[in-house]
Amino acid sequence: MVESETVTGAAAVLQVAERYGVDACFANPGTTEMHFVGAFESVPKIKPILTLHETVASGAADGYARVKKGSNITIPGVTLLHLGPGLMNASANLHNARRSGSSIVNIVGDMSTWHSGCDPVLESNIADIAKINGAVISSKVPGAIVTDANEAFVGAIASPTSPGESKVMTLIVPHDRSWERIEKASVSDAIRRDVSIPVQQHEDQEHKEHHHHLQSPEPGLTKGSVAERMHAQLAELLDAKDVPPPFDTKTTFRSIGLTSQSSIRYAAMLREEFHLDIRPTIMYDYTMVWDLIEYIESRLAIENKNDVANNLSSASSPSRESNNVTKDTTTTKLSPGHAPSGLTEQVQKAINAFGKSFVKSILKSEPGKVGVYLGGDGGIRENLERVCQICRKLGISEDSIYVENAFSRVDRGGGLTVKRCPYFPRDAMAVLASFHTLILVDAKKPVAMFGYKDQNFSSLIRQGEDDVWEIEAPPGGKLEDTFVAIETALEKKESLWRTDIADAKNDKHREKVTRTAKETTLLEKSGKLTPVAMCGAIEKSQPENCVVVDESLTSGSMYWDATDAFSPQFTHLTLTGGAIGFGLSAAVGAAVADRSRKIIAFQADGSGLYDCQALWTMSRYNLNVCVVICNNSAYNILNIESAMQRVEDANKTNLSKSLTSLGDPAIDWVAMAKSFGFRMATRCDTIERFQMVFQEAMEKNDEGPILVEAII
Ligand SMILES: Cc1ncc(C[n+]2csc(CCOP(=O)(O)OP(=O)(O)O)c2C)c(N)n1
Ligand SMILES: [Mg+2]
Repeated sequence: MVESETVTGAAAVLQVAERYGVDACFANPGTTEMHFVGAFESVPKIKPILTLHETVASGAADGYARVKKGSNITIPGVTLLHLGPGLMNASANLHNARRSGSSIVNIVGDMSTWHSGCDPVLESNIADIAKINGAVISSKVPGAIVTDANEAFVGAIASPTSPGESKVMTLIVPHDRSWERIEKASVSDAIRRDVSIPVQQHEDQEHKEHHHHLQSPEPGLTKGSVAERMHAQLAELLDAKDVPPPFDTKTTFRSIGLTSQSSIRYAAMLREEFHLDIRPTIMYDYTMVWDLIEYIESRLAIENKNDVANNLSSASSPSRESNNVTKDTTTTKLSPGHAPSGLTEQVQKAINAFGKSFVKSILKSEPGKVGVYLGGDGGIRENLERVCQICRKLGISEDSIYVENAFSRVDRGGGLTVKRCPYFPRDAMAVLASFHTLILVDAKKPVAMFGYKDQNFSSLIRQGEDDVWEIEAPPGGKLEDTFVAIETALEKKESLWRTDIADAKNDKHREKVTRTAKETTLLEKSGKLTPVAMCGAIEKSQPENCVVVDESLTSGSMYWDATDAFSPQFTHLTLTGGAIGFGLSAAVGAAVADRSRKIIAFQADGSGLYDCQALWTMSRYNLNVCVVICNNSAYNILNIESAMQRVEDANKTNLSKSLTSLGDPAIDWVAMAKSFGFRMATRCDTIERFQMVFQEAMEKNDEGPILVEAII
């Protein structure tokens, strides 16, 4: 092969990422990723962003994915991590990303295929670590890197089959696969042919051509495709000449992978022929397949094929629970990643029927007794506006619409006013119990954050199955498809709309929200800085279209109320998985995702110390971030928890207090920021000074990050 006509496996992976719209990679590389480091030179559209700890990389990828996301756009956040230890360091923020439903692809290097297993010091079971937060693809077979990378991206952007399903994918690339030379022509051919569905988001002509291509799949088959390998291994293991191939000539190259119709058929075959309990919807998890192979191997070690067939459990595949749109469609479930246009007739019929019975039932409900609980993509402006419009027609006022307490993203202001579910379980339960009927929009059924000694409950809802409606993406479709079904049903019932009921309440609600916001802002004007005054000052000066990455914990508890419907539009992100140390990192990702937006990292001090290296990345890349550190020199929430739980002997002496106090020695955030390269970092301990400094920070845009340390 002539070298100039080839690229490395590493460069091929980045080229695939580029086709999915990715323009940044949050990286902390090592020896096994050096060919990726070199590959950035040949794929200049993807900017490598160095993070000084992997938790910053994964948190940044999460922030990036949340900001890039639109109601019809998904661009994954990408990390480049060094082996198992790098991935382990990234895991807490991958947990948050998983809980956020963010699309992430981790590229993790591994030992060369021929070197693995001989126990070099940095070797560990990377797949096991990755499995904690999502699915894994290990690209071990020569020549399969483009297929494997493509599968990783397809998995990350796939519509989930239920709210909260993980979209974190890990692509393990052994060292020798990263330097392997692959013909340029075959990489671009494969990319042109396969990376078509996900590019749905690029609304250009190019996209349309690809989309068309998607609907008229060409026969395609590539040596080394994962399904081919899987099929070969299974056929060998089962010694079954009659194992049907997992594809036919009509399947697209993409569908040869496990996120495909063929895998559904393949799974069905495994169920029927070998009585294995395999669900097609989870077949896209490669680790499942390897587990399956291992499982069969172990069975075959003691029994012959016939015994296996006779003895294995023939339990039918578990079906999805409850009263949701997929209730009647379990037999027609599509694989994740299926194109939006790919709704089958049966699924379309099912969501139309769902829309009709939903509208009929809610229009008959007692006014004021229907509540809405939003999660996932429900907070994206277009979706939220749609929900509010649907609710208005159904007679549900805005004061009955709640978002999860730990939400991934809510686009706020600009006329939108919804409520936030309280943090403490008892309060949340009281709010939700005030409704007879609950509508969950792209949200899991809410459960208590913890099970307390005197609060022996898990579920936060008391409504029975029949009183809970779940609005979510149908199998193979998008949330939007379900909205359309409801809207269509509503159009036919115009004479029954209850907009008057909603409007009367909405006006009152808006008045109240505005009053509360004003009161919060005006409560204290001068003197010692307090959390409430800080929240008010931030709301007052935050510019239109900013992103507030909110890990302010107890100090920012009034911030939600300080902002009202008439605040300029902004995007609000919070800690979704409870693993603190997300905010500064996510602010890096948010700033990289959209350099035109001002990012406000509203940050509690204790949490910020988990990922304070993010400050260096902000400086190095001159990111438009204003960091507000809420310095209360404590793990304040733990003091509150300790009091609430009436912990025996707490604070009797300094011994227990020493585990919640951060004051001794005091941490100097201004000095820390300066040491990380910040040119502007200021401490404030009065309201007047904070207002002035924050206002000035909001007016600066191209001068790099700014840190405001609020002593409260
Ligand atoms: C990864 C992780 N480690 C520990 C905790 C437990 N924890 C929850 S909140 C908290 C302290 C938060 O303190 P700070 O960020 O200063 O916020 P404050 O309570 O002062 O508002 C800790 C240690 C956690 N949630 N996640
Ligand atoms: Mg604190």
